[in-house]
Amino acid sequence: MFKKILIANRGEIALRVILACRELGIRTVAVYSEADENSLHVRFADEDVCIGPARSADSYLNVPAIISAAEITGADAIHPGYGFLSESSYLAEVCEACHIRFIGPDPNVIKLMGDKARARRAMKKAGVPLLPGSDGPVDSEEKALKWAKDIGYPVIIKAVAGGGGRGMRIVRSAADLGGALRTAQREAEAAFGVGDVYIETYLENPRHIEFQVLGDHHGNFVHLGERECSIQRRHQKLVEESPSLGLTDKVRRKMGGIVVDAARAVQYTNAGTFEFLMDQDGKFYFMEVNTRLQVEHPVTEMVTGIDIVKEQIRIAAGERLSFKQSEVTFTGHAIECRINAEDPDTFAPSPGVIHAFSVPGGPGVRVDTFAHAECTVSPYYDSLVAKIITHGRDRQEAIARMRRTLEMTVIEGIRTSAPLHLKILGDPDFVAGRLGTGFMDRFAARPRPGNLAEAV
Ligand code: MV4
Repeated sequence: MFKKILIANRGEIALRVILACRELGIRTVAVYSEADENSLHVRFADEDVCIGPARSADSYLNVPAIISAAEITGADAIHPGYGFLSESSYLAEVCEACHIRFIGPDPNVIKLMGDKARARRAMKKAGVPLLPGSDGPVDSEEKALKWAKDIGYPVIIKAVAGGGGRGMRIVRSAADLGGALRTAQREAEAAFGVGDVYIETYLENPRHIEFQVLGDHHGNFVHLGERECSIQRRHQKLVEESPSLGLTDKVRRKMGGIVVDAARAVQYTNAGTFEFLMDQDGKFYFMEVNTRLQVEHPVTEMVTGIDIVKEQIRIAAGERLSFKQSEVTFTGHAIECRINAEDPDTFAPSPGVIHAFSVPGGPGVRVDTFAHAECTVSPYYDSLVAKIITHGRDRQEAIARMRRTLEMTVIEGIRTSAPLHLKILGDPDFVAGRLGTGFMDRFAARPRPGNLAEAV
């Protein structure tokens, strides 16, 4: 087992990794930017190293600075968390070259999944259902028109280097295809430095369902069930839950079998998430694989009782998975609400100093946060302040626990999305489980009345 792990991240997820390391008796090294000197992840790590100025590009994305910090402190492994360098095959490669273990999949697997067109081909070969679409990048209007005619409108153009919704274009008729293709290519080039795009059938208001997978270095694979992630705004998830009301036990077993076979086919190791779209008929289609720990991993931990971060560390250290698929059980229902520092009406960021912070616990409540009274929510990083996760014997109990937790949450000094979450939890479609990626369209941002000039 590792003796010391460097955590190449900040905020709640850096703390989350520290918790796992403490339980495993592993020493921790925090890295931090000049903006994060007084953060809890720095206070609770055994050692800490400043890696640069506030701007992410100069600190949390600075591979030489992070590798130097690992070498200076003698860390055996790096946990990248989510975001930042978590899906960087480059960091994984540099780690390998420096004999530091990267806690994640092999660099080649990260690269494969990072190219959405290649990932699609690999999944097709492994027997995973896909939406009809191009078998690789589409580089001309002529080819795009041919594919679209073949698969039928509407179609969606996606960046091969994309993910998370950037560089996507929905096209409803041949007349719009050429313009959309060029725009998507230009956006993809600007955002990712790679302009390649592919094309597939567009589904209206599907569910977004993802499966959690673990694979060790001895050929063992398990899935930990699914998360329902349909409640999103501008491709940021707001509420996640497990299980999804969209799956029967039979479909869950079928999809679970498919993702485990697919993980084996690409020699996937460590934790991964297989994302799917599900249409109104319950048919499901592969979308992409995320090769990192995800923000919403706690809902899976709550229903399975498995500590995904500890499993990641054990797997990276070469240990075998300590349980078989038949030993994975799903108990009750879990929901996560992401509390962001943002205006609940306009969704504008609301960084600043939190003067009061209190979230009640009680049965079935978990809070993952870096926040405390008098802490700062920096404008430099993403606006996630806290994740509240509730668990209950059934969905109703999980919802009731979330409602009473949100109602008794006190966060003063900044505005947060907590009121928006109460609206979502009270929505008849949410309560009935009628979810789709269009769910949040009815909660459109509106400027504050009488404050139009300021709201821009
Ligand atoms: C789609 C889709 C419909 N059909 N692909 C959004 C994020 C990126 N990973 C892919 N996304 C979508 N791909 C096809 N073929 C709809 C979306 C989508 C979406 C997906 C999940 C959650 C929220 C979403 C919001 C808008 C669009």
